[in-house]
Order: sequence, then C-alpha cells, then structure tokens
Amino acid sequence: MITNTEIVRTGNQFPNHIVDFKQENDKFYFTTQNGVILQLTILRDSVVRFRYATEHVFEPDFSYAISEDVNLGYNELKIQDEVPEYIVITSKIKIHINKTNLKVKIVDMADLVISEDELGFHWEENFDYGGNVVKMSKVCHAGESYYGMGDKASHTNLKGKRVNNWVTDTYAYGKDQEPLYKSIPFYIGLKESKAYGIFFDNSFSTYFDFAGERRNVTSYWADGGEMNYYFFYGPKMCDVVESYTDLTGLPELPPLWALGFHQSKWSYYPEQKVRDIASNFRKLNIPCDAIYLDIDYMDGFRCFTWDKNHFPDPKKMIDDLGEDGFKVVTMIDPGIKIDRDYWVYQQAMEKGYFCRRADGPLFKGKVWPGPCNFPDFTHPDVREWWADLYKEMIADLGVSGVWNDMNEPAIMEVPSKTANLDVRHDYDGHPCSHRKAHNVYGMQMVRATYEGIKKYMFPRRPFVLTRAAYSGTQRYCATWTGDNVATWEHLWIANVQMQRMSMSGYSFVGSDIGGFAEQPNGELFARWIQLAVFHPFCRVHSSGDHGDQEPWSFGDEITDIVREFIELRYQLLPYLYTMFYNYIKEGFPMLQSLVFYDQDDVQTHFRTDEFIFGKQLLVCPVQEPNSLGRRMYFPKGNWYNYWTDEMVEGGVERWVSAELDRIPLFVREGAMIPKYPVQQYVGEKEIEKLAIDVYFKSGTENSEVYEDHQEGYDYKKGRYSLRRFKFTGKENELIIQQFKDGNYITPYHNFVMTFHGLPFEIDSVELDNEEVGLDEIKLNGNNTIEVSKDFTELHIFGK
Ligand code: NBV
Repeated sequence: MITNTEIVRTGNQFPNHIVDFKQENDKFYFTTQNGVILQLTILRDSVVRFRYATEHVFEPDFSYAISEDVNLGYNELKIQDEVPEYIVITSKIKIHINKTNLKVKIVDMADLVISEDELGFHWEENFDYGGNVVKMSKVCHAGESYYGMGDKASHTNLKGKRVNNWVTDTYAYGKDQEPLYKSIPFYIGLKESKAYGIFFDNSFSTYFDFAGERRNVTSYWADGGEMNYYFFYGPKMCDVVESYTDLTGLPELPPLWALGFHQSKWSYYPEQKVRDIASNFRKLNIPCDAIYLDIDYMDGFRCFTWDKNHFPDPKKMIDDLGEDGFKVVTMIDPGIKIDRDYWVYQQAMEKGYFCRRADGPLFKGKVWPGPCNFPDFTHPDVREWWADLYKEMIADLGVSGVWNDMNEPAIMEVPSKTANLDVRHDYDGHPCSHRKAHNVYGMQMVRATYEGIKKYMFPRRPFVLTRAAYSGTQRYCATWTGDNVATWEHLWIANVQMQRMSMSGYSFVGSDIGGFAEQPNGELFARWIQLAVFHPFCRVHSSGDHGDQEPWSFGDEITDIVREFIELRYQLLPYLYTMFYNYIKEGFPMLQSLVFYDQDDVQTHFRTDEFIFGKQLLVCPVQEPNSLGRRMYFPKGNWYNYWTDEMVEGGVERWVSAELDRIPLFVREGAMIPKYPVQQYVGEKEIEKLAIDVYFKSGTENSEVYEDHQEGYDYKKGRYSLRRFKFTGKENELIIQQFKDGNYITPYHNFVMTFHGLPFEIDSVELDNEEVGLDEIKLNGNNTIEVSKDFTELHIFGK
C-alpha cells in the first residue's frame, strides 16, 4: 500500500495572475494565466462556494453531502472590477479576489475581515495516482477559535490541533486520537466575536491544521479531488451551523420511542436471555423502549439470517416483546460471507454487486464470518437491492430498527484496517478508487439501509443507526461514537463528542453509556447515565466480555439513581421532541457548547464541560470519581438550580453541589418546560394532562412544545401541535400567552402548571380576560394550577 508520505512530491504550485473573468448568473469564473480557474457560486447572501480547477479542467460536479432540499437565493449580487482586485458583493459580505495571485479575502459590510487567504489555494501534482493534492491556507488571526469537525475526541476548541478525516474503526480510541469513525470536514471559526464556517466537501482523506503547525495559519488539504469548499458567514454561530445543516440536509422526525432509553450488549442471546433482560426492566420499573441484537443473532454472522438454535422463532419473540412495549433493533454489517450456499452472496454474485480490485478480482476482506466480499453501496442498483434485503426482517418479522456497524468498512488483520485503496467504486456514475469512496462507503450503506427500513416500516417511521459517516449522513440516521472505554476520561470525551457532533449538523447522536470496552464501576456508570439522558440518542452498550452493564448490575443504590435519571428522560420527552423538531425545521443543534450560546463572552471560548440541552437547560456532568460536586461556569442569564430552585446569576464560575444522585442541572429563568408522566415505554400511558414547569422571570421568555402522533407522517400534512408560549413576569403579576399552530389534537385537555420562584402569592387568575375561581384551577398552595390547554392568555395577579 502506498501511504501519503510515499507520494512523490513535485512541490507546491500556485495560481498566478488573472487573465480572464466571466459571470454566469450566480457563478463567477476567474482564470489565471497558469490555468487555474476559481469558480465562485453565490448560494445565499452568506453562503458562497469556492471551487478551483487546475489546467482549466473541473471535475464533474457531484457530491454525496449536499442535500436536494438546500435553500438557494440571494437578495443582492454585484461585482466591482477595481485595480488590484475584483470585489463580489452580496447583502451580507464582500469577497475580494486579488488579480495578481487569486487570493481571497472576505469582509463583512463594515469591512471587518472575517476570513483571508494566507497562501490561499495551492497544489502538488500526485505522481502515483494522478491528479493533485489540493491545499488551502488561511490566516489565523489573534484570538481566533475553531469548533466543529464531527466526532473528534479533543478539546471543543480545536485551536492548536491537527485532525484527519478518514473514517476508521478505532476500538478503544483515546483522547486526541486521529482519525476516528467519521469524516465531517466542517469547522466553525470565531474571530472577534464573528462566526463563519468552512465546509471542505472532498471525500478523500482530508486534513485540517488549526494553527498547530504554524502559529498564524490554519490550513486544510486533501489527498485528491478538488479544492471545493463552502464558506458560511454568521455572524452568529447559530447562523453558520444552520446554513451548513441546510446545505447538507436534515432527517425526518424519528418515532418517539427512538428517543426513549435503549439497552444493548454484544450480545444478548439466546432468546431467553433477551426475554429475561426485558422482563427485568419491567420488574424493576426502569423505563426502556428498545433491546438490541448484536451480530450473534445471525447464522454464522451471515447478514439477513437468524441463528435458529438461539432464536428458533424470532417473530414470536419480537411479537411478545412488542406486547411488553419493547422494540427490537438488529445489527447488519457490510461484509457478505463468501459462501456459495448463502442467498445474499448468490444474489450479489449473480448481479455483479461486489466491489472489485483495480485489475478485476473481487475485493476480499476478513470480518466476523471469515472472508467476505463487499457490496459497492456507491452504485444505485446495489443500494436498491440492499434496501430490499430488509423486507423479511422488517415487514415479516417485525424488527423496528437496524444498526449498521463496521461500515468504514472495517477489515480485520490488515494494517490499514480497511479496504485496499485500489478497490473500484461506481460513485454514482463517477467511477473511482477507494481513496475517493472510502469516506462515503458507510454513508451509502446506511443510506440504502434507511431506504429499505423506511419502505418496509411504512406507515411507521424508520430508525437506523450508523457508526461510519460523512457530512450529510444525518439525513438518514442516528449515530453513535463507536468503541469507547469505561473510563472517566471517556466520559469527558463523550461529552465533547456529542457537543461537537451536534454543532457539526449531526444532532441525533449518543455514546455507548458506561463504555464499550472494559467495565465501569457503579459510580462511573451512574455519572454516565446522568450525562447521557441529556444526549439525543440514549443507549447503554458494552462489549460484554467484562461483565454485565445493565441498570441493575451495580447494586441497589446505583439502580435507584439510574432509574431516577431514566425516569427524568421520559418526563422530558416532550421537551426533547420539541428540540428534535427545532433541529429538523431549522437545523438548530440539539446540544450547544457554551460558546454557541454566547460567543461574545470570551469565557465561553474554551469551556468543554457545560452545554445547553435544547434551548433552556444547562447541564454540566460530574467527570471525576468521589465528587460531591464541581465548579462550573454559568453563561449569561439567570439560572434556576433544577433540584433546589436556587437561582444563580450568569457570568460567573462557581461550585455546585452534586452528590452521586445529582448532576448539575439548571433551567433558564422564564422557561416553561413540558413534561409527560413517567412511562415504562413510549405510548404506555395516554397523556391525560401536560405538566409544565414554569420558572418565573421578571421580563419575557419564549418556550415551545411540539407534539404529534409520535409515529407516521401525518405531521408533514399539518397534523402536529406546536404551542408557543410567551412568558412575561412583572412585580406582582405574570402573563402567559399561547400561540398555537398545526391541527393535531393532543389527547389531554389541561395543563398542570407548576410555578418555580414565584415572587408573590396568587390572588386571582384570568383566562382569556375572564376571572376564574381559584378552586376551578385547583390552586394547590401557591404552587400548581390546572387550566384548559385552549387559552390564549393566562393572567395571574399576585397579592
Ligand atoms: O458487533 C460487535 C461490535 C459492536 O458491539 C460494537 O458496537 C461495534 O462498534 N462491533 C463494533 C465489532 C467488534 C468490535 C471489537
């Protein structure tokens, strides 16, 4: 195998002076005398694409990352032809293109530099493979910070780091280890309080150096392909993340059960073991919605088969578990066992669907079943075939979700841990080698899986999980962070990975709670659960070779703590679902680092531990053993301690008590947090009343609750209920206005509101301007009232 360092280098080449310029609608072409063309495309006023050709030739324009639904359109576009440069102007930014060297500088409307080329675009010819190693370098300004980049197990602020995107099976990875399972070549820069983003859409191995090699330079490059990147201007981080997410796409809503608690292990078998685990959840009253079957349910690790000794009647087992409120999720890997008697192998052979090496032989790699061939998921016919393989599992047997593992693809017993670089791929009609297709292979596999599950689950919603991902994979499925370890350091890693993924457009993400490799003690397990109930995907999974990792595996004290937090998760389901709605609607990340919450506060720029869950909860995990609490930073605003209602003013770092049964958890003042009753699984109970915790504030705050059928697609036709609440608190009164959207009728009729921090005693209450008796609203102390869900304005007067 030829590695990057062995590539014969011919030296860097640079564009020289511009000799030609032309505009075609939203595209500008700047051609240099030595054959470089910069194609600049204005997608929106704040979103611009830069592509560079050498020798006057662009590659065919094709990307797996870009969504079909991307929003396009700008308000203003003009170009000025001046002496040293061209200036392309939109309503948000000005792009200066230097006529002597093609270097780019982007400024805002006040002429503040947002991003500027250092060397700018340059390249080296690649002697071994042809094409170029394409490179870009930008000035890193003093005080500039960098965030995003997917699943990197490093400090949230990447300044000083070098990272590589080459999706890799990294069992028991460590802090700062590179590369990991995903390739999300997108970062957010923050300079003088202005945020911008760069998405280098190149599926080859890519590298980013954030002022690591040279103090004032940030650069990125790829082993092949084009210098093809998108620039997003904020100035708010939120605008940058939303624009990137809009470009690379969003998922549909998952079924609500997918947001419940899930239990997994490598592996639960035989059938009786699965049944025992499930019944223990119910016996111990620990809510749980899904049980996972890892590779051992298969017959000799052949995908789409069942081991009939261990699972003689999967349909009956799945039906019985279903009666008890459990969904079953099964694993499918990409490697297909080379076995002439195996129907999946036969079909793929007949149709010619397996990947081949450069000179024609089938690509062969060893995985669980032994030697395997691998479908070329970058071919549309292969994806269609693969999707249909799920028919029996989903439509006939009743499996509710699928996780695709090993889809980097991971190959055993070879130093590269993956397919040979000469393996050929269709790349949807743009044939190429594995160098180009590697980073999208898992994405295309899970895309096919998603299509199949969606088809056979219909009219219910699919649930799919992937390990490998490239930008845009969030359109199809949830993801987890792979084979982590049961250590305190990994609890820290999980926390930063979730924030980072979420701010990289991929919110539906979780870690293996408790750690996959090795065995946590009860304390670590409890601390991990406390954090992970605030992660969008919440699943315990472990390699199982060191002992049990179920909620009851660590003694009664831990079981009780774990139960309490899983119950909290179930209570917060409407809050979580509303977060998901905001994510799929606007691309608003479900978790946000503090810098996202307040980029103007420099104290937030290097915080790693605290994060915002949704829009109104502030969470900070305890990440060390034997702790009675921890210090944490409070961003701007006033925050109620969730457990004590004590108020903390933002802008300070301070100590917060959190013994083993508590996690530092705070609610933004003015928030209205919706809650469901504790259920053992989603749908166990009809929601008779919607509980809403109201946290008093002097001033106003907006909250929302999104609900729908929790399944199916009616929500797309307007059958949803979106309640927007505007809370206004004054010295002696409070007003809650409700604005309703959508035509889904929620099953409950009343809200039960619990007030926190109310500074006065309730004297009288008006609903839509009519006074109601205090007994009618069941005023309980000064604490709770029950009112019809249909009000437009609730007005409470104090004594
Ligand atoms: O299928 C077995 C495991 C699975 O449990 C885990 O979640 C994956 O990340 N799989 C990796 C393969 C074996 C890893 C050592």
